[in-house]
Amino acid sequence: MIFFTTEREIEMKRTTKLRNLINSNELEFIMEAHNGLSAKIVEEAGFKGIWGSGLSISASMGVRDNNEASWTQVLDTLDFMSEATSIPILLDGDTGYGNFNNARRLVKKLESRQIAGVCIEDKLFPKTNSFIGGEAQPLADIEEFCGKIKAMKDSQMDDDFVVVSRVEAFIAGWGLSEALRRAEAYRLAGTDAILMHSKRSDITEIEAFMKEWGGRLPVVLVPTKYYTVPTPKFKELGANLVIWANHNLRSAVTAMQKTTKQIFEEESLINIEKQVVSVDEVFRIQGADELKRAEKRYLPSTGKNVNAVILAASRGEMEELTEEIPKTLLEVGGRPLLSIQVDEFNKVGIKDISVVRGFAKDRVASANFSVIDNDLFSETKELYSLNLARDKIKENTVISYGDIIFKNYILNDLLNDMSDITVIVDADVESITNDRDFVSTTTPYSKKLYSSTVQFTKMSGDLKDKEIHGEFIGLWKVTKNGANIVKKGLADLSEREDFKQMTMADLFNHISLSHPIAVKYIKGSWLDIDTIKDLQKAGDLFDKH
Ligand code: SPV
Ligand code: MG
Repeated sequence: MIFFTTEREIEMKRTTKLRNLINSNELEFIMEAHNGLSAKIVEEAGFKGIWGSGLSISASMGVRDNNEASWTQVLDTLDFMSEATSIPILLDGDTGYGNFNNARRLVKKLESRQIAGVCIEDKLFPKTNSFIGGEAQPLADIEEFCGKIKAMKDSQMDDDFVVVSRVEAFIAGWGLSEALRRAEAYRLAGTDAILMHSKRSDITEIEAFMKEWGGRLPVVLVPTKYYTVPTPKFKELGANLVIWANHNLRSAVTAMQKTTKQIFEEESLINIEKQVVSVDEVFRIQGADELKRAEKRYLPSTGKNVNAVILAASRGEMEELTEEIPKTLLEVGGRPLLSIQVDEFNKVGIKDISVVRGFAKDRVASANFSVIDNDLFSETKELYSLNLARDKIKENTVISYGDIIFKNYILNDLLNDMSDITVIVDADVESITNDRDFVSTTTPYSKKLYSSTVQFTKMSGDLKDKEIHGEFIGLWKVTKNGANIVKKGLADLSEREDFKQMTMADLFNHISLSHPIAVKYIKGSWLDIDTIKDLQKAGDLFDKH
């Protein structure tokens, strides 16, 4: 189902569709709805139009059909109905909620909500439902009502907006000649169709009118009380449109009364489940699928389907500072690097975090991440640690070194990149801190490349100056496809004798032989911690977070 205009096909206006319905050579049908849900149900069933019934809308609000719901409350309901559907809605506008002035303002408000037409009845505000003491109900003065019709027709912006005039002469007991007199006056006033109402259980009044009327304007019928009359009869009489006026509301009442009574009596749902629709069906009608698709398109790939692997097994060589704790637990601004990083991940919705620990592993534990042990930490490098975590490399996995801190936007940029494998490279060559993670790419950094991607060619500590386009910051990401490529790369390299001494550079260089790796350039806003000086700088960076 289609819900929003952005997704809607360019198609015929709803006003035009309603106009075509009332002018159709076939007998057409519209069905009552009283809220967004019932409106969708009407459209799904195949109806070409919706009757916005005053009785049903007021009843669904728990009030009487006596204009107890204000007209703006009715408009609010119509808003939902209109948004939920693409077929035309003909509003039961009662008397127009006042005089000509109220009625013409109503037209403007309806048009702005894409309501295709309105039916007004020749009674006095506040009206009473036609089936309650009809004879006692005063009718509007004909001239006054004609003025109202004219004001409405004059104020519509869209030529196809439909004004139906409802004649209550039979309801009020005035008989055929009054019905005809009124219908003709309303025709001359410019109405688009006549709704001739009757509360008789037979069709005699309608039949008499139709014979005299002779098709001067389209006629709309509401066979609520003469429901036993076979439908072909309406066509035979020359009617154009039939309104099934309140049957969604009434069937809902039947269902709700039955279910509620049964749950009350049985204090259990065991017999209920099979007689009501599933919640999945409710989600379907609400269009839950469309939201899922839109989320894929418009939300960053943060949250549920992203996980992180932090490589934090090494001790680091910072003398007494890392005598008892690994580098990842050094504190910046009073907090260990590892918790700062975990927090950054949490902030963008990444909750599934695995930490590969090694040195002083018992100190590296928290309810906020799971752990993987690299007990050979003292004789292995980061690729060995990563290989231990290979089962955690899945769909959208961020991989980071445990001794770095970075500003949050870097992570956001990385998450929004959909390349199979994306590595973050600091293009600020002057301030390179690490001597083995130099990166060469197909395109050196220029301002316009900030935060866009280029292609990785090589990572090494031995690049010539002019080949160095930046430094890998120790943060990268794979998609599902990238995860498979990385796992294959790890499998290849783990066959080699020197695997224990291999670094991330070995992995990237190996992968890039057969598959492109995207490089996302940044400038600064991150640090890795190799010296005490780095720790102080990190304090500054972190303060400015
Ligand atoms: C309505 O549906 O509110 C109508 C039609 O006005 S009837 O109730 O049949 O008068
Ligand atoms: Mg009504």
